[in-house]
Amino acid sequence: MPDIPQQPRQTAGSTCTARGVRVQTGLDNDGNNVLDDSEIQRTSHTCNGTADLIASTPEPSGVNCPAGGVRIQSGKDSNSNGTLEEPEVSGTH
Ligand SMILES: [Ca+2]
Ligand SMILES: [Ca+2]
Repeated sequence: MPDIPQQPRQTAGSTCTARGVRVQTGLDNDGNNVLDDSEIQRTSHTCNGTADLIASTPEPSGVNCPAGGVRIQSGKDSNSNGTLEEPEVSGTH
């Protein structure tokens, strides 16, 4: 496992000029279904105005993730119903 430096906590206005969403991804090494700070491998920020919504769904063990994981999709909520639907997904992480 590479040694990943601790990511600083984000507050509104630091990375995002408007409010945004921080997405942290990593492997659940101890299997407690919680992404502990020590397990975070990547942090990405999505700011309002770039992509409006983030949807995360569990990814079963399989082709994409041999050990299972989480699929994160982002995109603009083009019909403004507060839900990210398939046609609105612009990125899958
Ligand atoms: Ca964990
Ligand atoms: Ca929508």
